[in-house]
Amino acid sequence: MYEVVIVMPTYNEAENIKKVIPSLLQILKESGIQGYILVVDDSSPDGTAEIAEEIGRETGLVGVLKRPRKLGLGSAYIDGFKHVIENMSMVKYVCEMDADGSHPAEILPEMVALAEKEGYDIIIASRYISRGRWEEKSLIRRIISRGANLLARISTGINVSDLTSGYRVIRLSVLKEVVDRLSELNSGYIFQVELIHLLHKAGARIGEYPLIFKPRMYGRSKLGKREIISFASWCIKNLVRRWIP
Ligand SMILES: Nc1nc2c(ncn2[C@@H]2O[C@H](COP(=O)(O)OP(=O)(O)OP(=O)(O)O)[C@@H](O)[C@H]2O)c(=O)[nH]1
Ligand SMILES: [Mg+2]
Repeated sequence: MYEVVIVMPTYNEAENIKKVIPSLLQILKESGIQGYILVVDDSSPDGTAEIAEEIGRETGLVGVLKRPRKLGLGSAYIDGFKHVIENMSMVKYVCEMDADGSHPAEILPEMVALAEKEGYDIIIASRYISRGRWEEKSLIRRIISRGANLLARISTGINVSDLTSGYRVIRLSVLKEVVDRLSELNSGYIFQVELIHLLHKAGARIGEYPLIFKPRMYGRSKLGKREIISFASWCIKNLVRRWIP
C-alpha cells in the first residue's frame, strides 16, 4: 500500500513533531509519494506519542509504536523496521529521519527518485559532499562529527562521506535480507554505522545526496559522553576484527 514508510524515533520531541510531521505529510502529498510515518516513541514524558496519535487519527497516515522506556535510538529503528516488515505490505523503501527538524523533508522525494533512477539500495543524506553542509555553531560538535566519520570510515572500509548521518532511504528488500541479524546491533548512535556496515556486507549499493543539516528546533540533545565512548570502542574493535581474522 505504501511506497515509503518513514520510521521516526522520538524521545521528548512534542514541540518538534507538531511541525515536523505535518510538513512531512505535506511534502509527501505534493510529490505524489504514497507515504506513511511510523513514530517509535519511548514513553516520552512530554506526551510526544499522544500528539503523534492525534495527527494519526486526523490523517490516517501516522502510526505510533510505543515502548515502555528509553531503550536507545538503534533499538527504536530495529523495532520500527521489524514492524514494517511484519505488518505492512508492498512497502518499497523505509526512511530513517530524526524528529527534531534537522532533516529537511523537501529532499526526501529527491532521495527516493535517486534510488529509483540509479538503482541504489541506500541513499544517505550527507553533510560532507559538495552542496551539503551542517549549520552547527559549536566547533566542538563539528570536530566530533568529523572525527567520528573518519574513525567509522577507517574502521569499516566503506567509502561514504557521512556514515553517521541519520537521514537515509533504504530499500526494504535489502533490509529484509539482514533482518535476522539486526538484533545483534548496538542500540546507541553507533547503530547507524553498524547498519550501513551490515547492509554493505550484504551487497547493498550506496549513494549519497547533499544534506543541509539544521540544528534541532526545540528541546535537548540526547548525545552524551557515553554514546561517544561506545561509538569509538565499536570502531576500534571492528577495525581489529577486520585486520586480524
Ligand atoms: N525512541 C527513541 N528515540 C530516540 C532515543 N534517543 C534519541 N532519539 C531520537 O532520535 C533522533 C536523533 O536524536 P538527537 O537527540 O536529535 O541526536 P542528534 O541529532 O545527534 O543531536 P541534536 O540534534 O543536537 O539533539 C531524535 O528524533 C530523538 O528524539 C531513544 O532512546 N529512543
Ligand atoms: Mg538531532
